[in-house]
Amino acid sequence: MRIESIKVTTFTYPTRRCSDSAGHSHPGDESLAKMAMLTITADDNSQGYAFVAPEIIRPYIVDSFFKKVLIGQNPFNREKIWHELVHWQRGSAQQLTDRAIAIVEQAIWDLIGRKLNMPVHKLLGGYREKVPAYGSTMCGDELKGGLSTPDEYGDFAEKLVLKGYKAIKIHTWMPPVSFAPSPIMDVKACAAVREAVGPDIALMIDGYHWYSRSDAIYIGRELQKLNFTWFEEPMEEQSMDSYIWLSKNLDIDIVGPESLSGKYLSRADWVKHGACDILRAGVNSAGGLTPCLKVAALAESFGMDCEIHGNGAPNLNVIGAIKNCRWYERGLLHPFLNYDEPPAYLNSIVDPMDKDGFVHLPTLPGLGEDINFNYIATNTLTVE
Ligand code: LLH
Ligand code: MG
Repeated sequence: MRIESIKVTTFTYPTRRCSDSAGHSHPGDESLAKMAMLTITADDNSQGYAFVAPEIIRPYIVDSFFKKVLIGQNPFNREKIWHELVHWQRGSAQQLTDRAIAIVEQAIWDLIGRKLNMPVHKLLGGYREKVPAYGSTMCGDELKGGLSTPDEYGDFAEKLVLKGYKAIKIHTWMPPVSFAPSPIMDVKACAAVREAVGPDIALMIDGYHWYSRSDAIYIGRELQKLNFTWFEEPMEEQSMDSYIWLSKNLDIDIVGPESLSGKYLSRADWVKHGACDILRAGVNSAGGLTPCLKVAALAESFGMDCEIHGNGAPNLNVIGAIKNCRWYERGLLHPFLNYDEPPAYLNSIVDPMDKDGFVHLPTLPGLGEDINFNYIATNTLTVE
């Protein structure tokens, strides 16, 4: 079996999400967004698919790296293909990103799963059929009735608990919000949420990612009083020493690194030096499902949990195959948006949640996305 072609289909779909100048998503007026579907086809006509913003897999990336490495290879040699792509990264002048490699890896896993008629999480190991979700809010905003005050966070958290969530993570205010960053407002939002949901709901915070050590330790001490479960990415993750210092000085679990590059290698340094209590990796940030699993295995070897970053089919499949992840990050959620409504290019969402707060692992072959190919065909802009 050999990979014969790689195709990128760019199409439009309506969305009510928009990004601010720092890249944080918020609710907005309905507009048309662009999405790219990567299709990898083998010589027996098996196919695998993965979705990403078109810029990540622009033609230069597909022609200079994906096609050179993949065409003619056996898709079942996925580990070899991954290492060859990673090898090309060094000379790519930082053009070939971990995220781009992750998309190729997703499409290959999807192809393998479809070919074998098995969900990918079963091929990866198969640890569970369902996972508790935490509701992960969008970053704070200045929209009245949205997430613009501590009380609005409290009101929204109450609604999430009514929907079945047993855990909630709040993303607080970040620039360009006019009053952000603000450690005092962050602590007020955390206090309002704890007050609203009571003592039995697990709570986490993921605030501004560039706080100083002084601000981070102030917030961390207040979170301890509020019995928060973890404190995520408060400082620049390039400074491992700041995280060693923070972990030593706080009792609350520090989770990270999320956005740091270096795949499992940089995360090994964090474990060795005690820079976090819970390790973190996501399929997109770690460079694919396989490196993400390596991070989870690294954490497991040291008796640590590894909380998987982000929602979506690839992350859910990883969680389905590992033991040391307590929750699935379901979101990002906002009072003005309906997370349960699938985007037009999918027939259904991959992660519906039951009334007890569990997301069930997908049962479709491959990564489990229920793709609306007709919608994509009628809304295609380009095929490359
Ligand atoms: O900064 C943001 O917009 C969010 O923090 C986002 O990156 C989110 O994916 C996250 O960190 N989740 O844990
Ligand atoms: Mg985060």
